[in-house]
Amino acid sequence: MRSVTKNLSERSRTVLGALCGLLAGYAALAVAELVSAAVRPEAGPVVAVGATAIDRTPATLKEWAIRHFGTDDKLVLQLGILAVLAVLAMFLGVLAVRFRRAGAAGVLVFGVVGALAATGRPDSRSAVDALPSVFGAVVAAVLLYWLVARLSARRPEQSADAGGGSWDRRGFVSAAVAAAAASTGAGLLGRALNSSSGRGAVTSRSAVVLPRPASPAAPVPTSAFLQLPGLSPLFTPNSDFYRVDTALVVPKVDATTWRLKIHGEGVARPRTITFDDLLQGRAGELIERDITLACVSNEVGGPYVGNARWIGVRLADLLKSCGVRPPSQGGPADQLVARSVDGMTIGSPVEAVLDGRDALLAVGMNGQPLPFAHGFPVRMVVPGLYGYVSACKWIEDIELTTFAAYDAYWVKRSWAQQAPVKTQSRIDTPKPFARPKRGTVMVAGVAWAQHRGISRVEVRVDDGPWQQAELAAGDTVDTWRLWSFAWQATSTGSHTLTVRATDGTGTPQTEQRTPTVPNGATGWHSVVVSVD
Ligand SMILES: Nc1nc2c(c(=O)[nH]1)N[C@H]1C(S)=C(S)[C@@H](COP(=O)(O)O)O[C@H]1N2
Ligand SMILES: [Mo]
Repeated sequence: MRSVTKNLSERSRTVLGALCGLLAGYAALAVAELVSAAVRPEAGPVVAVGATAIDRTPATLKEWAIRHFGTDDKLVLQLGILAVLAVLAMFLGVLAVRFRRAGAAGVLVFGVVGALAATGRPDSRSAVDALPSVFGAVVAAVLLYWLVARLSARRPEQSADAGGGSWDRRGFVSAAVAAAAASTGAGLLGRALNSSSGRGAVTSRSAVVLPRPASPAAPVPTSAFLQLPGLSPLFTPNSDFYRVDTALVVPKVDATTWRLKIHGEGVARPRTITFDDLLQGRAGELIERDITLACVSNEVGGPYVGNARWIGVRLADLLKSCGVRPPSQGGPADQLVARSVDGMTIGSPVEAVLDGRDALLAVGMNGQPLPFAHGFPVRMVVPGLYGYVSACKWIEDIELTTFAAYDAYWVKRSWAQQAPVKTQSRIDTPKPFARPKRGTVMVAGVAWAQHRGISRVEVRVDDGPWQQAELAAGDTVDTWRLWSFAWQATSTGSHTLTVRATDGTGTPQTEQRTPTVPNGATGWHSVVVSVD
């Protein structure tokens, strides 16, 4: 017996429409991934929209994201974008079931959004950055139109008798499976091509032999290396070093083709230098220095601070070779704006860079070429200034200008133009809510006030008197100092441990709590523990 007409119910059409939308969205991302391998990975729609979102996010929300998700903030952002895309794709699919053209046109609108995001980024150099989004959207629109058409197609043997017959379920399923398989293939191929696109950069990094610095770091007193369980080591290993930047895709720069341009106001002799110029000492003396880097977004007690041994060219030498003079000697520029390959801009005071401190263009970090995530091939490091006003990674341009004439990236987003590091101290051990045994409890941590040094650290138990902590020997005024305090914990129960430091000028760390925005958090770090 022949089956009766089996047309799709409203409900099934909606569900299948949503599925068509998801398949179209998946195809869009897969095709975009493949095309972005031919353009550049940063031009992919999710990365481009994510980067644009980062650029447009108000400082307070960004703070919140960094605080809650830490270095995972970028992953959370991209997952969020994917979730929103999935919902919108399902909506367009349901729409397409009713209005096929409108659904397909809606997909194209997303292509335009992705294309605008990709070409509107500061690191976008050409309109080809639009191609991943455009191709992805066109393929997805056609696919959605076609898949939805399958929903109203009749089984082949019934197509003759118009009006009757059941829908071509088998035809739809094969179309959907084919679309999913083709998308997966395109996406995987794109992934593979994208991950090999930085090969030149990887090769150039492996080939780097760090030169012997003309001016090596001063020997570190052995008593500076305090080792206690839970206490940060004096030097932070590269793999543990905090990372804060706006890059969703870590830039892979080939050192052999890298150039740094120095130009701008009062630059009598503009220069363009190569990586080899830096290594060979043709751009200034190679120095090796121990410098603690800190992020302005670090909360009191937070993790965004680390200490490394850097090798690089003394930036003052290079600037002087270009004829740059500090404002105090009549130079017209008071701001040095560093630009990176990913469009970041970071403005530092020219006076500080030229005042004799060890500001450098770093090529080495803890005996290695810079890791890609920390700025390979070259980054700036200026002791005493927060990273966002000094430590440009993947640097490619230095422009001399004025603070009056130009606001750098973070300054446009409500952070201060100038931001020297504030005196801070942190309890590394015991951890909050630890349950130490009664008796001697080792309290230990780090304290920093880059370029002023640390002269004293004190610890207080509950509301008791401030007691001197034992300071490990200092390395330099630009590095943090380790400290410890043997606490005689005699009474059980809850206790609050608080630390404060005094910098090299004798100024104590302020108790006043201020937020990270606009120029760095202040206040004392406390840890509550429960003695058993
Ligand atoms: N190109 C680029 N450089 C950058 C940033 C960035 O987002 N992009 N972030 C800055 C900030 S805010 C800090 S604190 C330091 C962090 O350096 P790290 O990631 O090597 O620790 O890099 C600085 N340099
Ligand atoms: Mo930062």
